Amino acid sequence: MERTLIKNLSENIGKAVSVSGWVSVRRDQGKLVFFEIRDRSGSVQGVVLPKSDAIEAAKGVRPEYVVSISGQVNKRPEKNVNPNVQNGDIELEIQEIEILSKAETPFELGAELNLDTYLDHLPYTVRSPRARDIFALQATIIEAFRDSLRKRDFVEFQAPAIVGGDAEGGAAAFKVDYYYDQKAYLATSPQLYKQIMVGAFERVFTTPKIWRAEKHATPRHLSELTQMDFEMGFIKDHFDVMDALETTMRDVVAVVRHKHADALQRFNVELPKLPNEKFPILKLKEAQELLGVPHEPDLEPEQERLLHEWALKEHDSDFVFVTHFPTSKRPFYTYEDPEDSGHTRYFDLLFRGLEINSGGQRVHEHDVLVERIRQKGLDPEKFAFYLQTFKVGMPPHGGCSTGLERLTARMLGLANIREATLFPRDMTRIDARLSENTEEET
Ligand code: AMO
Repeated sequence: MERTLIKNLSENIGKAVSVSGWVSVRRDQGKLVFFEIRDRSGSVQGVVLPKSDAIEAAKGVRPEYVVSISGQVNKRPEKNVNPNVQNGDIELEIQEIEILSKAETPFELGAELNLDTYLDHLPYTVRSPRARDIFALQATIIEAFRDSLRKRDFVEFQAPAIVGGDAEGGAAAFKVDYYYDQKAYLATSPQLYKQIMVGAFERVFTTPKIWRAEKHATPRHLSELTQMDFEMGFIKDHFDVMDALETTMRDVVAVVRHKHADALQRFNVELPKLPNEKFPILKLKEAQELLGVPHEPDLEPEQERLLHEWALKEHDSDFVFVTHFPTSKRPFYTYEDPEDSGHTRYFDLLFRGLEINSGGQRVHEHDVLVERIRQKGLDPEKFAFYLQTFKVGMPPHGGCSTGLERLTARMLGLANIREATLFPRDMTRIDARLSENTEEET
């Protein structure tokens, strides 16, 4: 018999069907055996009656067994209907069970675990309803990001993961042994390549894996992450990039609202608050004055959190832009604001009190760029490949990068970015733990 997907069972009441999937739960009640069975489309309750030929097989089945089941779809008696779950009004009366794979599970799926135990068992725990909610939402975010930019003529490209130097000239990179005893690095960003690609397509985007070797041990830093970058030519200034990013974020939120409202409810979080007018914008200096804190080159996590409170109260917004970071603290490619000397046309976008995106206008004049590289104590020769772009005609341009895991974590109110990361890499873990001593900063 052909397989029926669980989501389609309710169209088959009274009919014989075959269903394949995993057993989530087995529950014995008197002489009856109940199962919760799930496939990619959902879940359904099955029951094996004492007189069924399948009763002996049923008693040997355990959670996570992979089974093919034949049976009949029945309406549940009125008193057993559960309107709050998928297929709560039907039941599969099981006549035959074929075991495709046996399973032995370390604990109940969905059991409360500390994060390390959860991550130690990820091949199993990733099957939990909570993890599937998180990563289904993450898949939607990245898809919505792509769709939003494609609609506006951005062309997707694939950036390299192996680079000859540290792509940013700032962030710490992991070294790789390359041919002929050469050292290469894992890319810390697609930055230089997306700028090069503006020369070809004017508007580009990419969603690469990138690697950061900074020795961070916090709830918001990873060593391997997914960035969602775009870059666009013919901008007036950083505000054009901020507008493009705001449109993208609004599009992403709209798709999340449409597809995952139920998951947000399960996580007890609201949809991101979008102001009626534009996302609020503060210069770094203004933000610090507002908070009554000294003028430092960057914001502390606690200050970012307080800015969220301000944005919510004053603008009904979960998003707030902070602009004009000091030139000294930003990468060589950032454009200095001619009207605000010493400060860049560069921004961070904070979402619910966490920086989820950075970007801005870039230097597009060759000689200025060479000078900026020098000022940062870097060797322009090392950037010769990239610098070619600026010798062959580059428009004013800019772009930005969103951390996918940070955005996902904030969207679902997850306290630690690792829960929003499939297979997180950090100072203490590549799948398995590297060390037992894991002290977290905040
Ligand atoms: P930046 O270094 O600010 O900018 O990175 C952009 C975004 O990537 C995410 N991110 C991280 N997430 C988790 N762990 C990390 N270690 C980590 N590092 C970065 C954050 C951050 O906002 N090339 C520039 C962007 C540009 O100018 O277009 C860049 O990489 O969400």
